[in-house]
Amino acid sequence: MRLRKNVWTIENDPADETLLWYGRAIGAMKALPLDDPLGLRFQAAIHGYRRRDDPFAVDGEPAPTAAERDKYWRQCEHNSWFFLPWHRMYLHHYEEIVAAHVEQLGGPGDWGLPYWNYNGDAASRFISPSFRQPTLADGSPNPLFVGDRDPAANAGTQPANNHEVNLDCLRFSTFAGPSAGGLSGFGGSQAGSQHAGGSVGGLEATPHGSMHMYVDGWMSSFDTTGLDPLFYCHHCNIDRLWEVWLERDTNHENPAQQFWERGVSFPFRTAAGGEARMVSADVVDIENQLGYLYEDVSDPLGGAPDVFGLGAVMASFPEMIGASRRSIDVRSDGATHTVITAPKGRPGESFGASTQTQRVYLHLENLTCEGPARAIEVYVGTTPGEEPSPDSGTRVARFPLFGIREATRADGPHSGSGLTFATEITPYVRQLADDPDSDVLEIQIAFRPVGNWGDTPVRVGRVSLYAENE
Ligand SMILES: [Cu+2]
Repeated sequence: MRLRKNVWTIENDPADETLLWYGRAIGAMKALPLDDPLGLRFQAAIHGYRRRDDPFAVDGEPAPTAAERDKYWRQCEHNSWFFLPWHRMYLHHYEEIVAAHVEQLGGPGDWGLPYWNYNGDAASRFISPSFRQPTLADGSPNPLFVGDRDPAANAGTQPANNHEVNLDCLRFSTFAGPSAGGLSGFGGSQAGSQHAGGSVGGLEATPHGSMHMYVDGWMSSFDTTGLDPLFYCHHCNIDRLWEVWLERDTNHENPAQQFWERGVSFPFRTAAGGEARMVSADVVDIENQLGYLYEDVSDPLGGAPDVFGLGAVMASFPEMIGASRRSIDVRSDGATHTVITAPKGRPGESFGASTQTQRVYLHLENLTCEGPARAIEVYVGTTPGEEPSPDSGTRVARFPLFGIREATRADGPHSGSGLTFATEITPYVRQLADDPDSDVLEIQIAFRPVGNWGDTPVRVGRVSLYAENE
């Protein structure tokens, strides 16, 4: 049995050598060529690979055959309900491979991958010292250090903020959201397998995507993230939060649909040099199927009740009641305003409506951008032309844009359609619906850029409004 411990437990215990051995194994894995499945570059390429973005590319170096690359590389599943099971399979094989290196180097046989819990004390929001120090105590280079990260985060001067470590995702009552129209659920919406593009799930958006963007550098792109040893500790925490979510409420359950359980199988290279194929049903019991446990899966919200998808999700299908006519470009220099209108319903009408018996969702569809863009904020009930204030109570969401470049490129599998996000605005719409002087809902919306944005605007393909009967 492998015990996956908190990075901070290890940092605070001088006798614990888990991170020391992780560094030694990474040192050995970095030395292996691109075509060795047990090397770090091959492992990173399983998640994503783009030759032009490979910082270690050397002309003429040996590479896996095209057939091998097609099968094992660029496999990461994002923006669907396969996000969590795929990354669990990936981390499991990665952990076995790192552990094999640890053993070969004379380390313990039960090495477990540590997780970076950024929801502990104030210090936990920083990248931990073992990943930040360029050199080890003996002056040799630290294999866990990566220079290509956000400079302030990597210097230990800038912690992740409240938005980035937010755990509201744990307050979803359902794992999967509908394929269109509603919220995306804790684990993502029902969809086929996909590498990039699509509707982003609750946990996948925050803290997953937000923490990718906080660390930045290699971790801000699918194709380089696996080159940073910290990436695997981040994902280990995401995998742990899946367990936390299941534990914190007996009503929380994994999807029971056959398609999620067995419909898609994924290939991986094993530590022994062979191949393993797995389906979601192979990875739902971490102790008995995969041989690991987490040090702590207690509820960081202290039993706070769920607030999203209170049994209503999936009972009916949300219907679109309004949408913007054209795409909207959001630039780095300030807020962009738009308005959408929808007819108001009369009592007894099912849709075309927004009455006191419906839940209403705002969707940002097909967000694309070829440059860097960290996060986008969404406000409703704003005044056109006025810069919305985060303190005004009009902010309804903040979406991290991790993966937007990959979802924009048309050359990847299932790519090109961009990212889609959903948020619930029911309370605001009910307020508007109360106004007796108007037959239509007129919703003023503003988008605000957050963090480093380049000159390329983020294009919001469409803004739409969906309603569902409660
Ligand atoms: Cu990730």
